[in-house]
Amino acid sequence: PKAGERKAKAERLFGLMDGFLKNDPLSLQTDILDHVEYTVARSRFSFDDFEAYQALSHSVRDRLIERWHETQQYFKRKDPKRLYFLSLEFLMGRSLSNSVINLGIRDHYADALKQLGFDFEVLAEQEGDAALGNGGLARLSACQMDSLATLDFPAWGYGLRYQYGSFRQVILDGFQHEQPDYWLNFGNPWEIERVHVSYPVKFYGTVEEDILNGQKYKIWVPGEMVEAVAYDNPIPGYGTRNTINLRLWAAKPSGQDDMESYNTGDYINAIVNRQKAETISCVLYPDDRSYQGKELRLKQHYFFVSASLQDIIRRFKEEHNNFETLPDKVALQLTDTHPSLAIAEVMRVFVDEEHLSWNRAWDIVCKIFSFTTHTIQPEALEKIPVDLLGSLLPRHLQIIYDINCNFMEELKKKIGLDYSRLSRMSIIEEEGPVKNIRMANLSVICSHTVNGVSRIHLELLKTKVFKDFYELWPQKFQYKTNGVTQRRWIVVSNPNLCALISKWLGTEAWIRNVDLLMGLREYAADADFQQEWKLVRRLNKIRLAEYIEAMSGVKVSIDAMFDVQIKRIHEYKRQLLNLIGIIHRYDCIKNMEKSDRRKVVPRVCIIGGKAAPGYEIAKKIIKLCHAVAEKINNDPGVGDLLKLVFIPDYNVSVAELVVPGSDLSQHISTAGYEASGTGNMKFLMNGCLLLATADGSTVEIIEEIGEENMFIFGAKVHEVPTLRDKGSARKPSLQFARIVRMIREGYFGFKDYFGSLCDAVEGNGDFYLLEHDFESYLEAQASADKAFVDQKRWTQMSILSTAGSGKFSTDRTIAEYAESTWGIEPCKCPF
Ligand code: T68
Repeated sequence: PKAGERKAKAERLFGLMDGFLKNDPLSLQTDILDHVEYTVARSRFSFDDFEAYQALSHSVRDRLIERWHETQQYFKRKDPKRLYFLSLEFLMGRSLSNSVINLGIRDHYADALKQLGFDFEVLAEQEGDAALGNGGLARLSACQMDSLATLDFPAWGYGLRYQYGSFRQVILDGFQHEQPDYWLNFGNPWEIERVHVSYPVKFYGTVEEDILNGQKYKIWVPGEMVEAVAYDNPIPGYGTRNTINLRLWAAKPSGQDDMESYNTGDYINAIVNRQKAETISCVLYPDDRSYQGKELRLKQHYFFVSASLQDIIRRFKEEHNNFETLPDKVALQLTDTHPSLAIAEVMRVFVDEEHLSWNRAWDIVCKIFSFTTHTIQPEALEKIPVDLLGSLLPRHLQIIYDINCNFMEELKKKIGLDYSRLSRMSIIEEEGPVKNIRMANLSVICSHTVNGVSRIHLELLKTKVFKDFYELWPQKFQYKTNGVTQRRWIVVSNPNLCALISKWLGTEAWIRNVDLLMGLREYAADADFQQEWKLVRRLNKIRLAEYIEAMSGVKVSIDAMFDVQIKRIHEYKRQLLNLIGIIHRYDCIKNMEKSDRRKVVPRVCIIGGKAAPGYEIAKKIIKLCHAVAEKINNDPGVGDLLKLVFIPDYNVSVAELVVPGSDLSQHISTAGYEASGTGNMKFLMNGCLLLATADGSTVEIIEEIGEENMFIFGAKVHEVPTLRDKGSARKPSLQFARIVRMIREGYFGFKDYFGSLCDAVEGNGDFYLLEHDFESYLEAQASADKAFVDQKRWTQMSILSTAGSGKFSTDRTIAEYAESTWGIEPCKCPF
């Protein structure tokens, strides 16, 4: 009878809701206008584009919420093993277009809006990016969320809701300036604030002992407490009703904290001090891959970990009363070492709060964590000074010491008293002026699986970064080559190409099953297909050219080859090699007979990317780019043969515009330095040709589409160490030396300022082997020119790039993780 009553009540409530929201034009228009009136609080007779965007987003959000509820209730009922994806960074970009496409109602909205006198695309442009991350790692996390939802996996993402995301890059006089990104100032319709989902997070204090049933227990008596409040961001899958959740935490003052000060009479100061709690989730740390032990950063990491785990454990305990079954119900994925304090936190909760024995707790912990490293240089591995951790999280320091002590004992039994190896594998780094916790060692020791992000990355992990661990536990080490989601990187950002692909494949099924793109190979040389392909690419180039002119005032020719390098500025990514190549091209044009200039393939070189605020060399590269651009673009003798533009404030939505409009893209890191790279995959999918080194995932791209369809150059991974050792004994490149001299001697101005840049690429200073790779770089560039002249061949290569890009979808990456790392299965919500 109880079940019957419940059903009747459910039916009545559902009836009151009038069923699910409808998607016919009239219903959509009514919804949008209602939101104009009641949510945005503008009159339905007078509202601008931004207000229309707000109302439209709320109407989409309503539909997301419906599916979110359905999905979560279904997961609850089915109780499958769930994946919790922990990442400190997510670069989600814009949500509107992606949401309506995944919900399958983009055209419905576009039609409805048209009748109201609005253009969907214009409104979509109103949205700012959610830029809660720095670069590849953060965008990968976002792409993976899209695939998790689309493949119906019972997964949740957890992250931090930074009030200020990635800084806004403003260029003044060619120099980068960083400005705060006030992304929440105009509200964020894509999140749902959960005021009732909040947890206290503790810091500082002391560890004391207590006795319970004759057993001694540690109790952490904290010195500070803040509250973590949940903000949920629905992530809809494509072609499914499943909508998963990205739960982001924001710090708020705790209701329990600091009651004492209220009696001291200093009420105002007490309030002001409490407000400081919010600083914890205030700002995203820019990508500084050399780790400095910063207290606020550590606080952020623990804040994130503690809130997420309280939430996860609470959900588990609602349905289960025995932690032994936790590994059958929960998989915890660590995105790099940033969330790896979670390991110590789970041990603390189990032992100190749930009173499990250490060994039982340890047993469970070793079965739930998997760790993916995105790092490749040993010196970039995260370390936390012992003193810092001891003061902020005293109990966690004890736990980490205990884990290490047990591990060392086990290890001695296996490898004997090889002290140098024991010390390399220890979680505690004893050498050096301060003792450090090696977060990577902690993560490897406690995770059941360690993943690299490309095949070559795993090789380097096995032979270099984690060599000692690999020898101990070879079966722990795997790789899952990264991917990108074709929903964002073709369907949303390149709608014309999307339509063309579907037309020739005769199906839209490739949007969920991207391997079908292979079917395009058949038409690669078909004249009609090529014609349509070229037209789509040309329209995208026009769109990009308009953007370039609006941003920089530079007019560029659509007939030129658009040659693009957009990514974070790092020495290892070698934007400087690109610039030296551009100067060389300029120099050649200048020194050419007028009659020979006709043979030059016109180029528009486009560079974009942010430099970390404290990374001096990277900032100088940006300045050099502007100085060179100034000279070239204003040289009347060069005209359309060569242009150089820097696109400021590179982010996801800028990439969505630039990638489809590019002919050639550069991925030219020193071999062995890019763990995977994912930009290459976005360009590949969009039919842009790659000029690249055999590094990271490019090695696998070569296997998929063939070296003859790309421009590959430079030293191979295994050659790099020897070449570096040879240093200045290598054969010098006169062309290279000439260009560096031009920079050094002030040909582009700022003579003294660029000196240190030149030092970093000359003689023994040339750590990233720019000089060594320069000649073969020029050869690859010359081959690209040659191929571009033959448009038939170029278009064929372009089609074959898209056709061969199927492997590089996060759908494949996620399916591999699900099967061989997380042990989760799809849980598809019925219609
Ligand atoms: C990138 N890493 C890799 N790190 O460089 C890239 N790091 O090769 C790979 O494709 C990508 O991860 C995805 O696997 C990063 O993006 C960071 O952003 C970062 C930020 C803070 C501290 C350290």
